[in-house]
Amino acid sequence: MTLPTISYLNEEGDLSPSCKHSISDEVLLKGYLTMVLTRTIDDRMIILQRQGAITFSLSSLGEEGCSVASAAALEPQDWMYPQYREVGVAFWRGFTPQQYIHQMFGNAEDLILGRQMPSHFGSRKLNVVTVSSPIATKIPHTAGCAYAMKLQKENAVAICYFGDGATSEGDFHVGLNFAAVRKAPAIFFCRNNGYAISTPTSRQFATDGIAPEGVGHGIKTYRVDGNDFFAIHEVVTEARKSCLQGEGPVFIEAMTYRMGAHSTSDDPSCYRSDAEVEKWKKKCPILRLRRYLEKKKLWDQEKEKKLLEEIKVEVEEAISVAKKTQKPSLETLFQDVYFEVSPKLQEQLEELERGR
Ligand SMILES: Cc1ncc(C[n+]2csc(CCOP(=O)(O)OP(=O)(O)O)c2C)c(N)n1
Repeated sequence: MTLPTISYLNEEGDLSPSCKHSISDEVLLKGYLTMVLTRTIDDRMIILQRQGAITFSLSSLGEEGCSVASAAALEPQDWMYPQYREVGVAFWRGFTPQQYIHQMFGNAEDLILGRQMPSHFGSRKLNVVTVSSPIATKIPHTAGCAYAMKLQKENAVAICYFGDGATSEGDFHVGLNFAAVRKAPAIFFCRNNGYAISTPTSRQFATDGIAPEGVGHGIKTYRVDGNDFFAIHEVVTEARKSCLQGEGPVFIEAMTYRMGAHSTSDDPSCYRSDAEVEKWKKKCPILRLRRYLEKKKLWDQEKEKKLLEEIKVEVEEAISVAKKTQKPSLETLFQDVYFEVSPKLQEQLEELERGR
């Protein structure tokens, strides 16, 4: 089985006449700003890690379109389950650079009080479920959340983001099958970015990409250009509508590329060529949308310069605040984790305090 890739925006920023979008200029500009913000912060976090100020960082370089364009097509009441390369969805919903940078430092202002690794953001207020490291575990959670909302007749969907590597986990099939059988309003958004750390997709599945696996589970499936703001926005809008009409879950395979290293602990030059990376540079989701906006006279060099300066000031200020913020107190380690702290954990906490 082969599935076509839906794509409208070419590398020069021209939109195919077959694209009948109704995205407002305001949303396109917010989408562009959010992608630039995401990329700038990601770049800065890598430098901070290299300087030893933070321990770790994951970037969504080249994949910003997947998170931001999909978030733009959803409503605030929809639940989001990001993997980790989707901080753009949180920024779209109003998560501030300061909140993210506090999380990267794991300090006392971090919403989760340093109880997670850096790049494991989340916000209860914004319906963005905190990232957790074990890959694919969020897929059954999303199916369950969506099914619960269906039972409660809520006007909302749940979206789960994950990479191609996550589809090699059992949880992927468990989650998709449960959602399909129960007709849960869940959107499964897979970023096929070519790699699971150093494992290329050619060593992960024998099908033509991952889309046939959605079809195999009896789920409405789309394959989309993951670096095309317009195409992603369209399929996610359609997916949401279909979910709320009771037609069951939707699976989306977004074709993209992980331009950066897997994380600050990885060196991709060991397993892929520069030529491969070069090829994808031209498909950059930010560049393509910027060219479109420039042709529409919605953007220009001067606005770009001003935007970059403003982001720089905000990010540097946020870093300096985060550096000065104290670490969370020891007691918070077990707070809010369990309803009751078990005697064993209590014992460990006392031992920690004695060693302070
Ligand atoms: C259950 C589990 N197995 C292995 C890992 C180690 N690990 C962390 S990220 C990753 C790759 C995930 O690849 P993919 O889902 O394609 O996402 P990408 O990083 O490419 O965005 C792996 C294997 C993990 N975190 N959890």
